[in-house]
Amino acid sequence: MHRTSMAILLALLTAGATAAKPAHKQAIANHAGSFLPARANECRLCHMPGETAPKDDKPRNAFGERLEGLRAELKKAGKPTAIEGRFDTVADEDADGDGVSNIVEILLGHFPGEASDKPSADELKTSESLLGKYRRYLASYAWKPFDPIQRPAVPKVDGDWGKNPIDAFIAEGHSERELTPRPEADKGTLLRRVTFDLIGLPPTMAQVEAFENDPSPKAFESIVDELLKSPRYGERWGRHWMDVWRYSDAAGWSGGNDIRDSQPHVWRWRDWIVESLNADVGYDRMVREMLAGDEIAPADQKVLRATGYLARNFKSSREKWMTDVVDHTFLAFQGLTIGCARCHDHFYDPIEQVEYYRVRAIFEPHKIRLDAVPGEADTKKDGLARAYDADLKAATYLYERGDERHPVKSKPLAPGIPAFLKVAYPEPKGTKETTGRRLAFANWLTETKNPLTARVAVNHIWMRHFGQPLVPSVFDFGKNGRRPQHPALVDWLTAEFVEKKWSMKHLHKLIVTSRTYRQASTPDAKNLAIDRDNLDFWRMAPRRLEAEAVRDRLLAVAGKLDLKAGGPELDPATGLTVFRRSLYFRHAHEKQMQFLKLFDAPGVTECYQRRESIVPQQALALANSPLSEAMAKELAKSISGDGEAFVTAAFERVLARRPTTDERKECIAFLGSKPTPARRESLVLVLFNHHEFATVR
Ligand SMILES: [Ca+2]
Repeated sequence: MHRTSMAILLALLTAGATAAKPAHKQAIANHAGSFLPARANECRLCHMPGETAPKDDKPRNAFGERLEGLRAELKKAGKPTAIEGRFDTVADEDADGDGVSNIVEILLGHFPGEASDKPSADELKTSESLLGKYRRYLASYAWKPFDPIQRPAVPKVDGDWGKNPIDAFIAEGHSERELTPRPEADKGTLLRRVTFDLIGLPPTMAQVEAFENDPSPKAFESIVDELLKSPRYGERWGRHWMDVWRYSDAAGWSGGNDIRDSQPHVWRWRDWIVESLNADVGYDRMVREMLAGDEIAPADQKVLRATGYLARNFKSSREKWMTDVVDHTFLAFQGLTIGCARCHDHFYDPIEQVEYYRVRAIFEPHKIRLDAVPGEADTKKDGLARAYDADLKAATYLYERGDERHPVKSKPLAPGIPAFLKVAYPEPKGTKETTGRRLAFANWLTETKNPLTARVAVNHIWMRHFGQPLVPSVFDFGKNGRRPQHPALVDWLTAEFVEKKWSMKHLHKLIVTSRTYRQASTPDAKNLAIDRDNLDFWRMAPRRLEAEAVRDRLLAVAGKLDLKAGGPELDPATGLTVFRRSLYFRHAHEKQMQFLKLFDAPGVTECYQRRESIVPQQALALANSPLSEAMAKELAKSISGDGEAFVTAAFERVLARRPTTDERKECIAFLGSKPTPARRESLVLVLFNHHEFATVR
């Protein structure tokens, strides 16, 4: 590399490190939301144009100088100096003296510190209405995820669209943005939707018909109640939470050596998740048992199973293990990315490096062990993977630049949590066996004043009902995350959730009985033009079924699904011949079922939000895999009759609906007058590949 290009590269790299005030840029972007045009969201908003390496935040333009001057004044007066407040204070001033106010220039995508860059007369015509909308936006419900939850009032809306408070919040958005909600989905669609949603399996045609013929206004509600009572509910939602809590079976298990990413027999934690959900154990209690089950009930193996959450993080490197515990506990339960504070103070959120290590001190004493279970003394054959405090005196030190070779040994750190989270870490109550640190932390997390725990949980639940979250960044509610479109709805649901003892079933029912949830998924050109991404939930978004639900559906429609619940994880190699629900198969690094991987099964290391892909191999799997072929054979064999009778029955079994006239005609023609078994199987295979088979509408 030439010396000059080297110098340029160095200059660029240093520029990135010192010039950027990413925190300010991000704060302004969050504050002004979608009103801040991309062109104005630049360093040039406050700095001179063309500067690649401003030092000490200089040189500033007139607008930047004004903001900086105000900061100094406020600081002297002992008043808050946050950038958002200063931005608002100078909004109506005219820093560059070009006759247009700062805020109008910004909203129109111009630079308020450069007199030469001024909105045109045409642009200025729109300024009044734009400014009005911006002011209304500023006055609207503020998203303050770090403040304790206050239940907002339910908006009063005209008309009778809403069935419950969720709808009132959503209807308000519709009327503000002139969106027309879609009508209610037809009964068959609605029943298929809610059944997959709550238990991960299809309804039968008989259930669809019973619902279609039930005129009672309470019919839907009773179906929801039945579904929530089904033991299949815990399996369906258990798998969802296994994504967030990073369930993994042990990988590298070879005769007891080389274990990573988990522990043997960790399936007992999976069973605990399923059973707790079915019993509607409060989310708060589940969190406490996962983090500190051994401190809550040291002799109760049923509770100890929950600490599989911690056992799951095990790695032969203690450092990597501790890092995973700290980072992912905050991602999962607080929606905060504190990992970067391991090496330096957090760029966006006010988390100091030392605070990261105080969090680590909460977990420092713990280790994982295998306990014998009744009836089996050999823990290699069976056992209970659990957490316990192994070293009550284990010390935690800050690592310089995150480097474990450089601990600051002169200052052992006490456990604690970042100060900006406001609620104080309670004094741990230790015993002879435990430090009580994890229980104190779990109590802190589930303290009703903790602003984040319940908000994050509600967001995860909503996302899995609608296919999109309310807060777009599910694991980052911090400054670098994205603001929700409906902050008041998030807070209302959160307040409701906590008040109803963190009951997830209560929340599910509230959501699925709302009018918002019951809308058709059909598109609408006018709505699409206003809100392409459906941020205002003017329809139900159609979605691909998750991997586990696709496989389970295949087995269910063929009448082969084995509903035995729980027990040790199954060998993924038997996924084509053992017909248990998909969540019971080994889920570990390099040991996942191929069929599930094709449909975007969750990653083992982390999966807070699944991503849908559409690849040709999925169609091939449904058309050619031995599983599809075997199920098609079973299903075709079990239907009697030829021609029309066969076609109708095949549609009803596979898709839980009747064929349309055209579909019926074409399929009868395909079968021929004397259909061979091979023809019948082919028709069923075609239906497995119908887009509705892998889609919920
Ligand atoms: Ca100006």
